[in-house]
Amino acid sequence: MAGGGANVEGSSSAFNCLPLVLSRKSSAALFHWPGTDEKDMAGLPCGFALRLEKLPPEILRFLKDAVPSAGLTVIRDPRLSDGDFPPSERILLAGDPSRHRGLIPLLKERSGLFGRLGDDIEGCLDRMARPRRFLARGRNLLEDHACLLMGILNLTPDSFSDGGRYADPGAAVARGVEMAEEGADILDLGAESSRPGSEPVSVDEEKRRLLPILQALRLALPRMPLSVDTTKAAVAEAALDAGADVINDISGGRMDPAMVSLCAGFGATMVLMHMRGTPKVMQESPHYEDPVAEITAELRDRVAAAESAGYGPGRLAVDPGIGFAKRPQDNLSVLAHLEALSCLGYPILIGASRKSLIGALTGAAVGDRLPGTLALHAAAFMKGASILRVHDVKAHVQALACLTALLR
Ligand code: HH2
Repeated sequence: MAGGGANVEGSSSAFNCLPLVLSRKSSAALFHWPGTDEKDMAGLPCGFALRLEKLPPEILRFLKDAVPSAGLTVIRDPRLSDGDFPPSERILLAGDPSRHRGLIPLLKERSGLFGRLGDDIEGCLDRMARPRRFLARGRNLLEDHACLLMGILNLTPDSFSDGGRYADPGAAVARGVEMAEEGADILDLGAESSRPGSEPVSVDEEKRRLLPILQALRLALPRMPLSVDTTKAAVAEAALDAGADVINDISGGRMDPAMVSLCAGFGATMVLMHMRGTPKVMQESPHYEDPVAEITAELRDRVAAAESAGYGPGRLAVDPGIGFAKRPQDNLSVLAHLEALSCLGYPILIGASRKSLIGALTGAAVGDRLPGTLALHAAAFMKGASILRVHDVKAHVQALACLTALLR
C-alpha cells in the first residue's frame, strides 16, 4: 500500500494519554472532577500537559517522587488527600514535552504497567512530533503549505447550505474550476447530504450525481487533487476509478466495512471523520461525559483500523466532525482543545463552514455565517489544523495569508 509502512508506535493508549494545552480557563473543565470550579484551579500552571487516567496507586506514588526531579508537575484533584487513590483518577502531568521525554527511560526500566506507561507517553509524543504529510497526485500537499483549503462542491439537492445550487452539471463544473482559480488546494465532491436528519441515497443515485462532474473536473483540472465525500465503498471504488485521489469518509470507515481496505488497495489517501450513528439519527440525543477524550479515543480506533489495513503517514487525515453527533458545547470543547488530536499523528481537518454551531452561538442564518466560519477556522488553524473544509474559498485564502504571516 503506497505510503503505508510499518506502524512503529502503536496507536492504543492504556492510560488514555491525551496531550493538552492548559490555560487558566480550561483547566477545571479538563479534569471533569464533579464539583470543582475555576477557583479550585487557581494557581495551576498553564502550558503543555499530558492527561493520564487509570493509573494504579504504585505508579501515582512513583510519579509523585520522580516527577519533581524530572521537571514536571503532577496535578491531581485538589480535594484528594495524599493517601487517596481512586481507580479512575485523572491526573495532569504538566511541563515541557522534553521533560516528559526524560521520564520515559525511568518508566521503561521498570516492568509491567510502568513500562506500558513509558510506551504510551513515548507513542503519544512521537506521533505529535511526526511531520504532517498529505499525499495526493504524487506530491505531499503539506510540503509548502501550513494549511490546505479543501473547497466544498455539493452535488446534492438537499445540502444544508447550498443544496440544489449546482444541480446543473455545467454550473457544478464551473464552480469547481472557480474554486481552483480562487486558490483551493483540494476539491471535495459530495453527492449525498449528511445534514442532521438526512435520508441516505442509493449507490446508483450517488454515482449518478457524482461521476459526470468528477470526470469533467478530472479533465479540466488535471493537477488538482480531487476528494470524494462518501461512506459507501461501491461509490468510492467508482470515484477512484474515475480519478479521485482522496476519499473523505464522515464515518471514518465505520459505515461500510469494505471501505478502508478498498481505499488501501487503491493507494488512496483517506480522511477519517468522527461521528456517532448516522446523519439521520446523529442529533437525536448526542451525549458525552468527556467530549475531547471520547472523540479522540473513538478516532484512535478508526486510525488503528486503517493502520491495520496498511495505512500510515501521508495517507490519512483525521477530523473530529464538527456538527456530527455533537451538541454546541461538544463542538466548542473539541475546537478549544484540538491539540488533543495531535496524539493520533496525522494532519487534522476541520469543517465548521456555515455550520449550525455558528447559528447557535450568534443567531446568524446559514447564508450569513462567513464571519463565524472564519473565526472558528482561524482558531482551529492556530491550534494545529492542517486542512480546512470550506464553502468560501476566496475569503479563506485572504484569512490564511494573514494567519501564516503571523507565524512566519
Ligand atoms: N461536513 C459536512 C460534510 N462532509 N466531511 C468532513 N471531513 N468534515 C466535515 O466537517 C464535513 C464533511 C457537512 O457539510 P456540507 O457538505 O456543506 O453539507 P451537507 O452534508 O448537507 O452536504
